Amino acid sequence: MKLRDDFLWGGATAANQYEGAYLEDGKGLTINDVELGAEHGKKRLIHQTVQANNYYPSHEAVDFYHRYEEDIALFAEMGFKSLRISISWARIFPNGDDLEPNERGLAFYDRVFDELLSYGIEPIVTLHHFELPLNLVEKYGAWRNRKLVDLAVRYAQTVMERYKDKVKYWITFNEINALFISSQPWHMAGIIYQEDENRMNTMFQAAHHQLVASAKTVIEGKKINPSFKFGCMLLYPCTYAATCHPNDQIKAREKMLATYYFGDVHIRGKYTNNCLAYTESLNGTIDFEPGDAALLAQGTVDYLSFSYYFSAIEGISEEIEMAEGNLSSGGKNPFLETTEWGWQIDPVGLRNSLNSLYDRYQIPLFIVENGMGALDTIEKDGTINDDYRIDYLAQHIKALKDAVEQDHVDLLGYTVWGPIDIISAGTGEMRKRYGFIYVDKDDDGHGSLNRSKKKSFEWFKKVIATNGESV
Ligand code: BGP
Repeated sequence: MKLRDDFLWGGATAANQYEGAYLEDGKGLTINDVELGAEHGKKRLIHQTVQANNYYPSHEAVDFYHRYEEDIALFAEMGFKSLRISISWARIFPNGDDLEPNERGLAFYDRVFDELLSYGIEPIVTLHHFELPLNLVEKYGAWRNRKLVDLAVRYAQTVMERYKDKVKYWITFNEINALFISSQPWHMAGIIYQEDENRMNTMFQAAHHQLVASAKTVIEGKKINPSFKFGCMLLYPCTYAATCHPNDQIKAREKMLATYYFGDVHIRGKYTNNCLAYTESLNGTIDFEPGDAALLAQGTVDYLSFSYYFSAIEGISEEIEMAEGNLSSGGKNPFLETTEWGWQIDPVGLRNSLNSLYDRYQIPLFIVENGMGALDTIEKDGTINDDYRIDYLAQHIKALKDAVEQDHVDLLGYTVWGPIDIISAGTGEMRKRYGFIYVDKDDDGHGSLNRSKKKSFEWFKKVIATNGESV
C-alpha cells in the first residue's frame, strides 16, 4: 500500500501561540493572556521565563493575525495540502457566554480560510487548543462546571454554521488526555486545583464535560453538514516496558490507561473497562446526567488524530532515570538520543504508535503534530542550516511510510508542528523553534518578526511534491 494520493501534508499551529493581536477586533481575554497573580492565591505554572520580563507570549505571539497572507503564501510555496489552526473561542464569544457572536472575530477566520482555499490548502480546525475565555474561569470555574458544555456547543455550532462550506476537518479538543497527565490542568481546562478540592473528582468531572461537549459537537455538526469529518486528538505517550520482567509490561500498559480512556469514549462511545479501571484506581467519581450515555454513543468521531514527539519507558524498578517531555514524561531509554530539550528521539516509536492505535480502533489516523524543537543559528550569510530538523523529520516520515506501506495502517495525513516558528506551549520560549520558516523574535519579545526560509523549507517542499518518495 502507498500513501494516499490526497495525503494531507502540512503544518499545525494553535491560536494562542501564533496569532497575537490578543485584544484586537473585540477579542476577549483568555487563560493564556493573563497571569493569575497573588490576588487569586494562584500561580501559573508555565510561561514563567517570559513572565519574568512582564511579557506574555500570547499578546503578540508571531502576529499571524496581521501576517496571515504572507505566511499562507509561504506554506503554499512549500506545497502544503493542509494547515491545522485553532479558533480562539474568545474571538467569537469574547466572554464565552455573550448573547451574540463577535462579527469581527468571525470575519478574521473567514479571511484566513478564504486565503487557504485560494491555494487549495485544506483547513483543519481545532475548536479547543488549550484555550478558554477567561470569564468562564471566573464566573463558572471553567470545565468543572456543566454549564461549559452548552456554551462550548453553542460556540461550536456558531463556527460550524459559519464555515460549513470552507472547513471539512474538525478536531474537538487538542490533547484531551493531557487533562489527566498534567498536575495543574490550567491550559487544558482552565483549572488550578484548590487546596480543599477533591482533585480526582474535579478532574474526572471536567473530562466528562469535555467528552459530552465533544459528542454534542459531533452530533450538531453532522446536522449542519453531513460531510464534516470529526477527529478526537490525543497526546500519544508511546511507552515501552523497561525490561522483559512481566510486571514492567503491566506498568507500561497502565501508563496508557489515561490515554485510551479518552480514545475509548471518543471512538467506542462509552466508558469501557479500561476507563472504569482507571477511574477506580484513582478513587474518582463522575456525575452523569440522564441522556449522557446516549450522547456519547451517538457522538463518536470519524478519525483519530494525535501528537507524537518522543517515547519513554516504564517499569517497577526505582532505578529508572526520568527523561524530559512536554506534558507527559517517562523513563530514559539507553538506546535513544535526545533533543536539546531532552525529548527522546524515537522514529520507530511513531510506527509502533500508529500500529497500536490502528489495531485498537480501526478508524483512520492523522498525525497532527510531530517535530523537533531546536535552537537555530543564523549564519553570516543569513542562511539557517537546520540539518538536525531535516534528519528528525525524515526519520519520522520513513517510519510513517513503513506503517502505511508494510503494516497497512490507514493514515490521512501528517502535519508538522510549528511549520513557522511560534511560541512554545511548554516553556513560553521563542528560541525553541520548530519551523521551516524562521521568525525574527527573541525570548524578550524583541525582533522585526520578519520571516525567512530555513534549509528545511526546500527539503519539505520536495517531500510533498513527491508524496514522500524523496525521503
Ligand atoms: C503539544 C501542544 C502544542 C505544542 C507542542 C510542542 O503538547 O499541543 O501546543 O506546543 O506540544 O510543545 P512545546 O511548544 O512545549 O515544545
